[in-house]
Amino acid sequence: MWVVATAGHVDHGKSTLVRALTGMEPDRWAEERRRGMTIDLGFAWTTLPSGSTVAFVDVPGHERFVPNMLAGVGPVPAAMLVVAADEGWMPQSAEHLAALDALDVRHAVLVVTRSDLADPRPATAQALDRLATTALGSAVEAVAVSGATGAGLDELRAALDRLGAALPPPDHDAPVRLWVDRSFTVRGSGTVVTGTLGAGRLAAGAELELAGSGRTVRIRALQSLGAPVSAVGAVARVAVNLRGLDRDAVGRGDALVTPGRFVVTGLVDVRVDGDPVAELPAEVVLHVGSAAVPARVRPLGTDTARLRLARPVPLHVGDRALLRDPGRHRVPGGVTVLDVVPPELRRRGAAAARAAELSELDGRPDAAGELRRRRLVRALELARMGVPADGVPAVAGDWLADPEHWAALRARLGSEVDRYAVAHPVDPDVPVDAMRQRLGLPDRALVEALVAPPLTVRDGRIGSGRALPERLRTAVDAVRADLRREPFAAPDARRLAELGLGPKEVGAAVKARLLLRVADGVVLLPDAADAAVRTLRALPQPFTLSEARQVLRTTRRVAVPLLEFLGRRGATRQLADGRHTTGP
Ligand SMILES: Nc1nc2c(ncn2[C@@H]2O[C@H](COP(=O)(O)OP(=O)(O)OP(=O)(O)O)[C@@H](O)[C@H]2O)c(=O)[nH]1
Ligand SMILES: [Mg+2]
Repeated sequence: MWVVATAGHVDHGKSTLVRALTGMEPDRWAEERRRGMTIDLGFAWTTLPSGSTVAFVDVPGHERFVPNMLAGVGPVPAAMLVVAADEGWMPQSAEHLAALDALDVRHAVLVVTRSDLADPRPATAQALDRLATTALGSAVEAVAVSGATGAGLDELRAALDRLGAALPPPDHDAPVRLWVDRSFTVRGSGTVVTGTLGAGRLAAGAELELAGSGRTVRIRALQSLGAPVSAVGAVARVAVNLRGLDRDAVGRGDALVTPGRFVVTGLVDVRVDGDPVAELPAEVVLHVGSAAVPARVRPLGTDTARLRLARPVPLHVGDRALLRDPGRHRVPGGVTVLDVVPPELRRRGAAAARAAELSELDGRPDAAGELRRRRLVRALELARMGVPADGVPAVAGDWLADPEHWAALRARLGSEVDRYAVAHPVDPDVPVDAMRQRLGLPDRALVEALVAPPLTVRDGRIGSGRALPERLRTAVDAVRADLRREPFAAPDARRLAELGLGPKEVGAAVKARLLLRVADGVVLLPDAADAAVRTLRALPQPFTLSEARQVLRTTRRVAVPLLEFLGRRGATRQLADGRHTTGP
């Protein structure tokens, strides 16, 4: 299936054509039929000669109903532009064409109808001239028809078939953004919304998010073209029966989206085609999808601006939308969304810098560029912006980093570790979280990923991998020299104090594996335990504390905790009579 929207001046015969092609009535309201005028969107469908199904979104031509027209064409990438042979090009022919152009619609057929009332050739030539100046270009097919006599309808069906065949294939894997064009209640079923599904898939039972509300809703049932279906892929007209949503909680302009796949934002930076942004009114209406959202314009460059929206909408980088000046009935320009998570502009000169940055952007998703600008961002967050980061390797978890920024961070980490070590000579290892704060990073995992040899992470701290500070090292070396001469003559409190080694300093030396702590205030060389066991094994077994003390040439102050230490390790064992053994 594919979907085409009508466009054209009031009374030029759009609805008559849709009726003639489909046999269905697009004017749904009694008032429309009474006034002979379309007011709101109409929906109809038919099968073309090729066998493909085309659904029409029939729009009103009257200038008062342009917002309804925009809600209809917003989500639809193909148009059937209708011009009456007897009236030719008229104001809403132009306004509708400007809207299609602003939305970058590139697929259309021109239908010059009411050709039973006048020669269609002048109107055709005139319309093709106007079309050639837009995104539609000069390759648009033109067909002359009469809705009254049926002349030319077969040619129109064939032209529609060609139009449908030329449309880009839908992306079924894309996230869903279903712009609601109608919502109503069905007795016994609850709330139903309809829309044009442009990409992705819908299935009964699936969850969607009502954008901007934070609410998740489940699809109770689905219909397409009036028939129930269990699943439907784009492109399609769909009616979605929703569980857990009141009728008045959803309406035209709302969007149902795949959860977590769109940024829902009230602040966007855009490029504006057409009028220079300086000439835009301060207050405009942004039309995107089926939504019409009042927006305040802040010009940034000559053709770029920041829009502050009256309510948040789900957007991706590259989305097309249009601005309308409701007071003047004009479409001043189409916009391309450049940034859906723009930086705040607080500092002096920030706006000018931003304008320069925006001048480089074109709305094409560019993961490397986003990384350069954002420096650090989650892959998921980029995907929400509509910027797939396929192939960009993560630095930690799903964090992506600009390579230059990452290298700079790594260098800063190195110097911060050094600085910390100087400030904390006794305990030079930096807690990871302290480093996270110093570097202003949002996640510990990033800090850990930045650590590279000779730095190490252990027990939540980053080790410098460097020796102890000079002064401390000298003092510890003196203790080690003493111990090499008398391995079990642990330095006493006086000796340690004389060397300036308090409990913290001793702790640092123990941590650096320069000393072994046997008990509080008792330190030996790291290999002292093994050496003691070797010596004690040579004694007749079992042996007394006093015998051990003598063979190790030490005092009770050391021998008692050393034997306890060896006992805890299972290297020696104390017998019931108080003696010790190294044996079993
Ligand atoms: N003679 C003749 N009359 C036509 C033809 N097409 C439409 N009409 C008449 O023109 C009038 C308007 O037709 P609609 O189809 O309602 O026009 P529309 O473009 O849908 O109008 P809006 O939806 O209000 O913009 C009706 O009275 C139709 O009967 C045609 O090909 N020939
Ligand atoms: Mg109509």
